Amino acid sequence: MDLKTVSTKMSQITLFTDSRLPCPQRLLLTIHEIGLQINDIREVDISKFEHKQPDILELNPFGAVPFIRDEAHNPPLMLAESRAIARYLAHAYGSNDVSASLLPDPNDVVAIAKFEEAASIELTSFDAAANQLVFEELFKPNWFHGETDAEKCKILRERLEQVVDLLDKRLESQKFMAGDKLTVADLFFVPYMHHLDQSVYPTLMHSRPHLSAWWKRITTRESYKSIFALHQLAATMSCR
Ligand SMILES: N[C@@H](CCC(=O)N[C@@H](CS)C(=O)NCC(=O)O)C(=O)O
Repeated sequence: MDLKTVSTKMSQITLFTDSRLPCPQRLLLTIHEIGLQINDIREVDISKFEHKQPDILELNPFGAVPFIRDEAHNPPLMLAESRAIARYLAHAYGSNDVSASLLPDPNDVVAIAKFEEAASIELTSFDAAANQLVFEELFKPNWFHGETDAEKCKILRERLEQVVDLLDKRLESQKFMAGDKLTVADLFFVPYMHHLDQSVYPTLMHSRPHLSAWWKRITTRESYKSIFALHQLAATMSCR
């Protein structure tokens, strides 16, 4: 079934999310950029361990958010992993127009290769450092009343600095992470970059002009403004 022709942007998707958290926010950005309508949004409160309740574990044995159920398929498609869901939504519901699509041109092998490279850098280099650093310095003390491991953070900061230097270099000759148009690969970076910029490491981008210019391009988009203005307070609040 070509879902794009069913109805412009309506969907039969149920989204399970805790919209205060980075992985769900990665997906919320994608949904906003596509302009996709999701009427059934179930908030799963991680701070109350709702994601470990049997009814949720039955739907997603990994016990994490986000995940979706798309009733457009028979049987319905159950899908976890924010990046996989973002790619799926962009494929299934995103624009057919290559310039507006959040995916690379399917007929351009170089564009596909650059996209895969950017997506891989995000997951294996950026997220590998940023995720742990933001957890240690933001979520662990504020949400879980844990103690930040200063030694671990020092190492993570050094690793992260190396990664952002490479990103800055990459963005010297292109506007976005995978080339000259926005793709989901850019959106993959956004939630953790947001927390680094807003609280954990506000100077990270200061001496990296190309990365800063990219970040300005991202943060002036309606998707960023709507998702992160809404959840600004949630990131720093204490949940339990
Ligand atoms: N790789 C997964 C990670 C999912 C994940 O860890 N989500 C977090 C919220 S950002 C969560 O549900 N944490 C609760 C837990 O793991 O207990 C994705 O990208 O969706």
